[in-house]
Amino acid sequence: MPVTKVLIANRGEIACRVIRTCREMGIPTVAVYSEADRGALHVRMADEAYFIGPAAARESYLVVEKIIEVCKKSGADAVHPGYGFLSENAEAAKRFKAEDITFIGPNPEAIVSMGSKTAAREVAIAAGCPVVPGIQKTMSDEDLLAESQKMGFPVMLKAAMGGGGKGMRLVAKPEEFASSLARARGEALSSFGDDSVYVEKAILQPRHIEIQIFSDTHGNHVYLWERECSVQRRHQKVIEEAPSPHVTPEMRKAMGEAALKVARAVNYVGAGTVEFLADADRNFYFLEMNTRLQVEHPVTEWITGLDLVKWQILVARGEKLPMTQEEIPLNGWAMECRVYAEDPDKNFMPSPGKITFLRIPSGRNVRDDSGVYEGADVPMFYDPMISKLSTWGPTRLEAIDRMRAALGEYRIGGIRHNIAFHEVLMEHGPFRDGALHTGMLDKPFWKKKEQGPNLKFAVAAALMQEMDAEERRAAKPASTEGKPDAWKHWGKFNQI
Ligand code: MV4
Repeated sequence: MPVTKVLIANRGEIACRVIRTCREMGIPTVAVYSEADRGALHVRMADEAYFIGPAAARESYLVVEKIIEVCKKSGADAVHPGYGFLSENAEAAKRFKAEDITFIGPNPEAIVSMGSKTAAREVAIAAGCPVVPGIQKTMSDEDLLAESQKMGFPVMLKAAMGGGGKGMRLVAKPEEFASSLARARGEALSSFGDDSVYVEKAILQPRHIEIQIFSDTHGNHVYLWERECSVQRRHQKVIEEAPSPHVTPEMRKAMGEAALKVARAVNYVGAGTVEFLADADRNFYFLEMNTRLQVEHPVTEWITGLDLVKWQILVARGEKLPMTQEEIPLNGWAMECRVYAEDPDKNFMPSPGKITFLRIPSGRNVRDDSGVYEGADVPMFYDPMISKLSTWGPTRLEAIDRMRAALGEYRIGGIRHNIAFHEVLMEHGPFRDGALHTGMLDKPFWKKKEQGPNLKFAVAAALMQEMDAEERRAAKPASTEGKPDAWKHWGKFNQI
């Protein structure tokens, strides 16, 4: 299939990122933008840009017919969906195919079979990929209790129509089962309109470890190692890294091969991610498969030295994968922090607005995938992630310390952001030790108990704002009496 002009059906940092690779490959690009994104960075970076409607995504970025119309108007023969929006919309993939527009993504059938968690689990079981013990069939209260006793407590009750952690309930012992089940059914009915519940063996303090896979149209499938994404808040990934401090070479090979079993089972094409839950004993269990390029792909690019968007384009053109499994490098360590326009002191609620001051970190082995610029507006209509800061080092601690230093350089004025939160995380003992699990942010360790509300954190944020204002006023580099500017203020936090 031809890919001679690419329409990026997305916005923000991922649109800018895809445009960058297209430019390196000499492929002209077409941006689409809503009312809220008229001045957005991706509009300025693309070779052409077309207005597609009101700010609401359902009236702009999600409208397949508008994307097809712009393809026809601009002569774009391929669409890159990015992530989110249309990236896992099988109907959209079919529509592009019907219009002879190359969809830079997987085949619609794979999107469908992996779109339903229960169907995906059945595919994984049939393919011989380990899944969490349990039965996803919905059953009577009595059968659920019998199944739970057979598996052994603790168990996890899950709403059949739930997902992303919604409608999950941990039951530690049999005497709690009846009341927990009643509440689980009630929540499922009120949240999803269906009180069906199933039961799985509970994986305690699990780690979220995912395998990046790549497949071409010639039946070749490879895995590009793993990423650990256990540091999450409300099921939203906050920090990702590659490789995982929990994974041994044997576990890496076993997880990679298990992931490829799933890819082969659905004749997968393109970039994909197979997500697993891993326990302390290094058992791993299939969770789901994402049929798109993920937000956190830069950490995989760092340790392999590959450009995953370039691979997507080559595969979409019908070319073979550029490497065999044996040729794929694994060098060093990479860390990624998602930078959100959110207010940590207002429970991380979104903080849209104009960016009045922006200094982006740089330097050796530092990468910032940004969708904004100084003066840009961060709209309220979309995900508040404005950029991803990633770093590489020969070891995990060097990647972490490079991240800590880079975060200390980051300056964003005009909106609230979570940079100080990441800085505290980079200093957090259990994080630095690699003792990660999906619940590690449940207890807001960054809030100093004796100080009530996270005062130190608020001071960090307030000082960051003050530093921005101060530096802007001085319009000259902060004095560096032996310490980088971020550290110059550090002592003030502890005087409180
Ligand atoms: C689990 C689990 C423990 N045991 N299943 C949450 C989101 C959904 N995709 C699956 N999730 C979980 N399923 C069993 N049998 C713990 C979680 C979980 C989790 C998983 C991955 C990443 C973050 C998580 C946060 C809380 C709970």
